[in-house]
Amino acid sequence: MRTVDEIRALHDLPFPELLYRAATVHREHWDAQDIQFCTLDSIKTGACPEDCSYCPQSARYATEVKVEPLKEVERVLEGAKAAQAAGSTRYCMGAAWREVREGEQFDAVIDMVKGVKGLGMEVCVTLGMVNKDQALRLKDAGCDVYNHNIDSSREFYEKIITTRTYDDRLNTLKTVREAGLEVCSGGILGMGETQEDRIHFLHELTKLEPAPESVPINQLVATEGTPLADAKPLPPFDLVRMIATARILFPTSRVRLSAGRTAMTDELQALCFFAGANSLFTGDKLLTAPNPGQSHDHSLVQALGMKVERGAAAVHA
Ligand code: SAM
Ligand code: DTB
Ligand code: SF4
Repeated sequence: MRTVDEIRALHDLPFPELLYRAATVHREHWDAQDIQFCTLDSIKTGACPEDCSYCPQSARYATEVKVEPLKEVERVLEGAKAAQAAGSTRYCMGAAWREVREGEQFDAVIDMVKGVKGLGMEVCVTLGMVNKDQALRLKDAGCDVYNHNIDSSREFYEKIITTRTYDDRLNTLKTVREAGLEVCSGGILGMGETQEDRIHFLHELTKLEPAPESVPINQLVATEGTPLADAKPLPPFDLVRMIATARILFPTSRVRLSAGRTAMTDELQALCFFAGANSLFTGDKLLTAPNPGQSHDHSLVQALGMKVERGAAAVHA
């Protein structure tokens, strides 16, 4: 495992050297022309009891998000079929919950997992905190991946969320890992964190063993009504530096260029792909926030002479 100093040294390398190293590592483990398309589905939207300062779905902030109860299983499956037809290989279902509770709603989520798995897609869910039995039920139903972000450094986390702790987050990650689920964990940039917070955030991720199979890097979608509505936009090269450093630290993991792409130029996204990002969320919407849309993403991939990944195309060394 690398030390904080080693991670900082990588992150602060001269830009051409950092990109060269990241692109080299990328090619050693992946077909660098491939981009995985994933689709998000907000299966339960808004009215979340948590106070994550960045989130449009927290009940504590007056945002424009329309609260919606748990979706019907059939509607979710329709969404998954459409996503698959549009080239997505992974379907990620997200609920604005603090934690999973047993009962009809969780039973319905289990049916969603079974149904999406039955289509032959990779299944990911992000439902807040889960206990061991719940994680095992998800795994048994065919769920492949659990998304649960650590978001930032331990120190900065406490400034943006008060309703749960960093250790709660780490415990859930341990629980899902022990249940045999793959782990998807990353964070958000542009919330007012320092460079040092970003280095520590990456360091915390390297402490997870085994490493998360996916590392989503989100750029904050600053949303009216949330405490972070006026956050200063992230400098584009800061994003590329973080993607490149993540690629070097997690050679065999997916590095996903996640939220915030509507605020990025195509050139910036291309630079992120060169720096090692090899996955994105496609579709018009993330969970509640806007996203470039599948036709834009297909055109971008085509313009760059790249390919939308069709199955498990990784060439892990
Ligand atoms: N409620 C569950 C949880 O918090 O784990 C699952 C859904 S939650 C919306 C999933 C992740 O989306 C969060 O952990 C956060 O990293 C990311 N996210 C939420 N709002 C965001 C925003 N405005 N910009 C960027 N990323 C955001
Ligand atoms: C992740 O890291 N980013 C996705 C997914 N995991 C669940 C969610 C982004 C949410 C952006 C804000 C919204 O759409 O509400
Ligand atoms: Fe709720 Fe998740 Fe949003 Fe936090 S990030 S307010 S837990 S939906």
